[in-house]
Amino acid sequence: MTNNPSIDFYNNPELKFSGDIPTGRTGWRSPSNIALVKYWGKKPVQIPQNPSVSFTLSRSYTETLVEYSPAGHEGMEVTFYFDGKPNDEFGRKTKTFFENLKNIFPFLDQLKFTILSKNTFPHSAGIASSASGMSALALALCDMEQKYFNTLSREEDFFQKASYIARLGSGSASRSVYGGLTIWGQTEALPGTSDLYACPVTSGIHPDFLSYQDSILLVDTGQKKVSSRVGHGLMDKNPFAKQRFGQARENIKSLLNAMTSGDIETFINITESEALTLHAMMMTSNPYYLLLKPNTLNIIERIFDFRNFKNIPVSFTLDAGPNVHLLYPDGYKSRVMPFIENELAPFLSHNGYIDDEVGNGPEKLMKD
Ligand code: 2P0
Repeated sequence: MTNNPSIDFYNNPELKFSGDIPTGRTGWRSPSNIALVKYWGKKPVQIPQNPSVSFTLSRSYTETLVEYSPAGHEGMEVTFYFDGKPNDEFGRKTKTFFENLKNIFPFLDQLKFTILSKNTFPHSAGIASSASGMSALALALCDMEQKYFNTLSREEDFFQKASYIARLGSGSASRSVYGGLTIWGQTEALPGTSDLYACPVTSGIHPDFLSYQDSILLVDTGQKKVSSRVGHGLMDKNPFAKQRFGQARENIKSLLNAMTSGDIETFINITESEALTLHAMMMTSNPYYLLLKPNTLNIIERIFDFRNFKNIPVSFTLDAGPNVHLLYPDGYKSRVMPFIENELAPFLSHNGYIDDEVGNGPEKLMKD
C-alpha cells in the first residue's frame, strides 16, 4: 500500500498532471487464465459471489500497446486497433472502462489514447480473452501511474493495484496479473485473499502442478450466443445459486489441499465437477441456455475412456464456451499428444488446438 495513509490507494486525486502533459507509450503482454474453481455470479461492483482459483496460461495471451498524448478540448479519446484494424466496439468498451476509472486515475481525462492490441488465440470464444485483454490494459495504466507519479514503486503494490483495476474491467482478468496458480476472492484457504484483487499462491504447491499442461481443444470458435456478463446476471435468480456458491467455497479449500499434497485424483474430481457445474448453472438459469456442443461431449467421453483404460491422469475443464481444456502433468505429454492427434482431432474445428501450459504471468513489452 501507499506510504502515505492519507491517500487512498485506489482513489487518489493527486494523480493528475499539473505541468506539461506527456506523450509516450507503454506495452504489456498479458496471458489468459483458466479457472479450476469457477467464478460464476457476482455482486456490485464486480465482487465475486465465491472465491475462484486459476492457472495462468503461457501461450494464450494479449499484447497491447498503449500510446498517449495530450487530449484536446473534448477530453479523453480512445482509438482502438485490433489485429491492425480499427475496432470501434473495442474502442467504445475501452473508453467506458477508462471513464469508470477517472476517480482512480484522474490523469486519464487529460489524455487521448491509441491502443493497438492482438491476441494469440481466437477472441470471444470462451477462452477468457477479456482476462488477457483487460489485464494488459490495467497493467499499462499502472505503468503510467508509476512512471509519472512514482506511487507504485513496490512490486506488490504495482501488481495488487493492476489486479484491482483488471477486476473492474472483467472479474477473471484480476487473476491474470500473476503467474502460476492465482486466487481471487476471500477464502480461508489462503491468508491475505480479497474480493477486491487476486493473490498468487506462491508456495506449497506440489511440483506436478507447477508445470501442468493445458491443451485447449477448439471445438467452436464462433461468437457465443450469451455473454458471460449476461450469464453472471442470471445467477441472481438461479434456484441453485446459494448451494453453488457454498460448494465453490468448499471446493477451493479441498482443491488447494489436493494441490499441496499432490493428490491428482482429487484434483481431477473437483476440477471436472466444477466445469460441469458451471454449465449446469447455465442450463438451470431462466432463460436457460447451452454453450456445450455435441463435439464437446464427444471429447469428454473420450477423455473419460482414455483415463480409465490407459491409466493416464488426463482430465478436462471448461470455460464459458464449448472448447475443452485438456489438463495433464507434463510428464505424460508424449503419450497425450498422440491421443489428441489420433482420437480427438476429428472433433476439433479447423483451428485445431492450442498447446498451452501454466505460465509465469505478464511481461512488459518495452523498457522506459
Ligand atoms: C472464471 N468465467 O472463473 C469464469 C468461469 C468463465 C467461466 O469469469 O462480467 O469475463 O467480465 O466479470 O470474467 C468469465 O466472465 O466476466 C468468467 P465479467 P468474465 O473464469
